[in-house]
Amino acid sequence: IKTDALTQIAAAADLNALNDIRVQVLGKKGSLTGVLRGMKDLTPEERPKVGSFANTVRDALTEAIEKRHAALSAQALQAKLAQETIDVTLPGRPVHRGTMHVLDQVMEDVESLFMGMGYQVVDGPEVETEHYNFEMLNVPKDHPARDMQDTFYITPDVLLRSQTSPVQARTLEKHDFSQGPLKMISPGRVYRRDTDDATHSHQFHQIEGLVIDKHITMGDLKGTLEVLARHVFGPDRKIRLRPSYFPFTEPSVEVDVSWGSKTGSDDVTSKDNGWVEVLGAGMVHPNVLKSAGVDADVYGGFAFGLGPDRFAMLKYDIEDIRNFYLNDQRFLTQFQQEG
Ligand code: FA5
Repeated sequence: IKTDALTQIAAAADLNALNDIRVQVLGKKGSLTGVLRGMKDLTPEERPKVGSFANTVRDALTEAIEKRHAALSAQALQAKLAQETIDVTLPGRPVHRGTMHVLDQVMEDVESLFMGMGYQVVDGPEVETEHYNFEMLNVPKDHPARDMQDTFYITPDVLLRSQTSPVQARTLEKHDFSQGPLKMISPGRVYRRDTDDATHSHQFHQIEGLVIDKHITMGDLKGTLEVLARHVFGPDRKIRLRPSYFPFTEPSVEVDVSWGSKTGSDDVTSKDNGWVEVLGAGMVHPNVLKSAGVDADVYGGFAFGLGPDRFAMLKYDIEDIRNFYLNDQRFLTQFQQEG
């Protein structure tokens, strides 16, 4: 039994085969177990001899099985490790990164410019009351200036804001001038019943700006707009200020920027004359200050409302505003940022 078993143990190819041999020899019905069981039939003289011999054989076989078990386990582990080796030099699978929307990029750029000049960033509601969207901005009911912005009404008093200017009125009302001047910008979505075309969308964006202090002049406004335009468009674009009209500013201006790919002719009557209007601005009307409870004899300042959609069009030479709202990946991924 011993020689046989030892040969088999040495030849066992894996842990399962080894276990089978163990069961065959040392198991309940195993051959050696059989010998030990048969001892009861032996004479009292034979019993101790056979017993002690059988025990030596059992110990020897148990030891041989343990050794073989250890060797086979080590072998199995090596095989598993070899199989599971990771090749760290293989190139990784590319991770598809999303792209920040080009409009958000333009708005963040403008925001960081103004924050650097000490402006606070203020948020306002998109569902607004006509009180803040119009009345507080010197546009009483039935004033013809309401027609300048074709508005989505929800009820006679509630609307989708047609401009970010109501945030001016809300902030003015709350500001405590004993704590210092007011310098704010307010970016966000606005809505108008405009017919969509290359430069108009029924939903677009504005960034409002407002500075109120003592002794603010039109020169401050012009300087600020110059800094803004140069920051966004670089030194090579042409910029022009045109006199304009807004009920909440007096005097008022509009700013045009020349297309990079076009000339920017001075023919304002031509529709495609190479200029795009990007913002409206002016010196805040005393009525707006008074409505908000600010002493218009002491305080004054300027306000502007710019269109980030138009900024982005001019900056990247995008000829149709509708591209921003189609969610076409081929368009959007062109504006992937570095890093
Ligand atoms: C206003 O909305 C004024 N609230 C701006 C203002 C603020 C003037 C503070 C004075 C003081 P206007 O309607 O011109 O003005 O719009 C301002 C800018 O929004 C435009 O110059 C343009 O860049 C953008 N804009 C207007 N309508 C659209 C539209 N339908 N689609 C895309 N951009 C538009």
